[in-house]
Order: sequence, then C-alpha cells, then structure tokens
Amino acid sequence: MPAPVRPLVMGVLNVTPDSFSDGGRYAATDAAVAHGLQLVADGADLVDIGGESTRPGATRPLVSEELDRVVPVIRELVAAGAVVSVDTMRAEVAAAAVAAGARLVNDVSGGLADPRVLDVVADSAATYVAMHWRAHADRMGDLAVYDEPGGVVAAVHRELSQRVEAVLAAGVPADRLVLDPGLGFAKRGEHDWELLRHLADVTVLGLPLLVGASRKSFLGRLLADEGGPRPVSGREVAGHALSVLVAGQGVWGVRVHDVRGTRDALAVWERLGMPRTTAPAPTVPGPDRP
Ligand code: PMM
Repeated sequence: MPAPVRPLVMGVLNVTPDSFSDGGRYAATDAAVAHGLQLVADGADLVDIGGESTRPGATRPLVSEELDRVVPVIRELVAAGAVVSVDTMRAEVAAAAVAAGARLVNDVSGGLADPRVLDVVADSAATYVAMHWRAHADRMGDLAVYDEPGGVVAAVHRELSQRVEAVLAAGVPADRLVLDPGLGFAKRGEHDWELLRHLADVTVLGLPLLVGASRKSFLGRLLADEGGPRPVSGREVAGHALSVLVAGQGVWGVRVHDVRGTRDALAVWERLGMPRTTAPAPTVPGPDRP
C-alpha cells in the first residue's frame, strides 16, 4: 500500500493590527518577514499572507493600507524562496500580490466580495482558493442560519457550487481551483463540527479542499474552562488533532498557525500509513508537492 500523501501545510501570517489570534504581532514588515521565514523553517509548504482581519466585527482597511501591509512582505519572502499565498478579497491586492510573486490567491469570499478577483486569477497562473462565505465580518453572525433540509453541509455544498460556476465562467481552469468550507465564517460551533464530520459531502466536482480550523473559537468553546472559552494560545493541540483527522478525509491542505506542531502530527499520520477514508487525493496545482 503506498503511503498516504499528507496535506499541504499552509502557515498563517497575518500582517494586521487586529486579527483574532495573532493581531499586532507581525504588523511591521520586518517582524512579518522574520515570522514567515520561521514558518518555512518549521516546514510550511506555503505561507499565507493577509492584510485584512476577518474576525467577527472587524472593520475593513483601506485598499492602500492592505497593499502596504502585504506587498513588501510577499516580495521579501518570495525572494527568499518561499511559496507565498495572499489572503485577500480585493482584486487590486490580488493583482499586486501575484505581480510580487504570490502563487496562490486565497479569497475568503470566493469572489463574492469583489468579483474582479476572478479576472485577476484567470489572467495569471495562480491557484485560487474559494472559501464558503456569506457576508463581511460585521454581518456574518446574523447569517449563520442553516434551516433548510440537509442543514449546513447541503447549504455549503450548494453555495460553493455556485462559486465554482462563477470561477469557471471567469476562465479559471478547474485544475487551479481549491475549495474551503469556511469554518467560523457565518457558522456557529455546531455548524463547524458538522462540516468537519462531512467534508467529502461539502466539496464540488471532486475539487480539493483546504481546511482552516487553527485556533478558531469553536475549539476555544470545546476546551472551555470555568473562566470561559480557552484562550487562543491553548488551542493548538486540538487543532493538531483536527489536522490529522481531516488528513484522513483526504484534504489537500490545512491552514494553521503552529506549522511545526502540525508537521509533527502529520508525520505520525503519514508514518502509520492509514488509508484515507475518502477520495479525492490532492492532485492539485499550485506549489510543487513536497
Ligand atoms: N480563516 C481565516 C482567514 N483566512 N482562509 C481560508 N482559506 N480558510 C480559513 O478558514 C480562513 C482563511 C481567519 O483566521 P485567522 O484570523 O487565524 O487568519
């Protein structure tokens, strides 16, 4: 039996003053570049650089602010040999990031916030991550309602199908497309758990999946102590457990803060050689497989 191919590990680098888990820590270019290099040294296959916080209730930066945050960091990390992804919902930022060497555009809105992102991706060689999303951070809590038959899994599948149609219609080929269920985005904890249980039913056309569970609040609530949800710094081990479990469901990648711990956890999974419970194998594009 061939050993399973582990998921790609995407290291999170938020160059923002206000992200929920690491806001402010890497807001200066030098600190951000140093952390990006550390993520690579820890075993990140990709470094995902974002300049807009999507935490519930966050206000959006100006386009110029977002550009100033991410472009210098992308340039330096690409020059150092890193495979870089840009986490943005804006066409201007996606275009500048790709011009600076980003190989993947990670759009948490799946092209809904700014449909011109799809044209930028179509005109480039970049891989595109389309995440399930319903609204910007100020409204997403109100839209975490999944009352129709099939619940959250059917709704995310249907809404991602619509995004896939739009992405393909814009001219992005399917072999450059990755989907993401969008844990925590217009979802309550019970929705996140349900999606994680049924990843194979979420994807569309067998497209590969990226999963971002790291440090999210559903883990904080799971691990709640008497004082309330566990702070982000105490959620890593639960995140590693999830990375292993979604590896078994055949995901293409995991988006995480603690790259070294994730690689350790996945090394155990890979060494055991457990079969994946579901297809598809991650045959995708973008960065060369390790
Ligand atoms: N989550 C966050 C930001 N970007 N991108 C994708 N594709 N999937 C996610 O789940 C995701 C994302 C929010 O988390 P952070 O503030 O820790 O970056």
